[in-house]
Amino acid sequence: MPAIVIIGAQWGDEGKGKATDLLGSRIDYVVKFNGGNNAGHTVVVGSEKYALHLLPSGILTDGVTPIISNGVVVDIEVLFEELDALIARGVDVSKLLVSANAHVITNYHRTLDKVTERFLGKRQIGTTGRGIGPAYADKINRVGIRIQDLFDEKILRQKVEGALDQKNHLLVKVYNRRAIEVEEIVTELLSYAERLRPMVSDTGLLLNQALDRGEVVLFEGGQATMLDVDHGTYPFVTSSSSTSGGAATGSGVAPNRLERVIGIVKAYTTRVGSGPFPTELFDDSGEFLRENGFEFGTTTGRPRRCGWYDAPIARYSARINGVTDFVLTKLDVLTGLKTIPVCVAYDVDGERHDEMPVSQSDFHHAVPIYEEFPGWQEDITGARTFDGLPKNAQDYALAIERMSGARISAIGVGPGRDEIIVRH
Ligand code: 2SA
Ligand code: GDP
Ligand code: MG
Repeated sequence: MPAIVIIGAQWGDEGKGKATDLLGSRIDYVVKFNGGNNAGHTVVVGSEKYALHLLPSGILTDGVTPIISNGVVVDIEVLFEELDALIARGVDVSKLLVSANAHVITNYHRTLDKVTERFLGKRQIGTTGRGIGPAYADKINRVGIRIQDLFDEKILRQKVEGALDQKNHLLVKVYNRRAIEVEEIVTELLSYAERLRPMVSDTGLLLNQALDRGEVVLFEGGQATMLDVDHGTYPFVTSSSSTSGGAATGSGVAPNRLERVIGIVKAYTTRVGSGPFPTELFDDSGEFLRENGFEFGTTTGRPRRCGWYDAPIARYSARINGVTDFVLTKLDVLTGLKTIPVCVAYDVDGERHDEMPVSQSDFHHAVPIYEEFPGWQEDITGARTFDGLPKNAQDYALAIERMSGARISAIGVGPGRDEIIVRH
């Protein structure tokens, strides 16, 4: 099983870090292929809790080579801060490699992210404010700065000049902000070059060579399917390809080398930021999920919107990503509920939709059609086999499996590294 992709099957925060961790001891490389420091993975190792944003969570596993590949946008200041924080806690970070083709997030991207959101007012996306969208916009617009540009001062200056040309006009004339000086940016970026240089490599070549040798490469998706710029709830999405296809374009490893796609689904649904969310709860049940599941953003601390499990979304994810198996997380959070509703289809203006409606407007006013399942009261955090779960918890998991389009190969029953049931 040499190349494995892990992706979020909902709107993020499904517990992808934990799934990576589960596979840890068999993995040689962990690759972050999309997004930047908008991500937030919380990994609990023993009594230690680590919150990672830009770094792949595989950095916590001994023997693994963590890679930031070409599809990522890198805020270098944040990269160094995160590395320093891990070094201070005794984590070996010396193996990290960064693609020469990854793009750089600069001060002007962060500024533009924030002012644009403010400007949008009620129509705002609810971004993390980390400069992700503007950095990807520059990449697509062919005025981005790449990691490799930091090692050629003349080229770097030309590129920063090109990037700032229109932006300064926008900042000054539209947003009433001060212009950003070319030299300010060039000096900052050059100051990172020396420390960065030993980490920079042709990561696409390296990963393909590793696969040729039969080594195991894990691609760790940031954000999730419903936040994908093509397949998510556009425009309420992030600006990268967070589905399994993104692992290929974002790393230089061809699609036919990706053999297993693990979709991570939470036993209920959460979303951060704006956008449609049919099963969202505004009552005590939503509060129950937020409190019990500790649903607050890892990056921004924002309370996450919470709702019931949505089977059409899981099926959509299975299809878009080619999910070979699901890892179901946070089943323990549902403990104590009398009944658990699951969305099995949508009602859109009186018409039943078993699959995601094609039009975004329809999805905005899709009303969930629920099937109710009996809950369980027993603490399940100690269960390590499927048979060790209460009958109602087993039935809930099996019903979800039936509706979601791929088998559930593992079930999370608590935040700890070992709080998981692996099914064979
Ligand atoms: P951006 O900043 O441009 O990527 O924001 C665009 C949308 O993508 C959503 N988004 C996320 N949703 C869930 N989790 C994310 N990571 C953090 C976490 C979020 C946090 O793990 O908790 O701490 O707030 C993440 N990153 C981006 C975002 O909410 C926008 O809807
Ligand atoms: P990611 O963005 O998908 O990596 O997920 P986050 O780390 O943002 O959010 C998932 C949270 O759920 C983390 O705090 C995990 O420690 C926690 N978690 C993961 N699996 C489980 C589980 O099975 N049960 C419980 N209670 N918490 C879990
Ligand atoms: Mg997260």
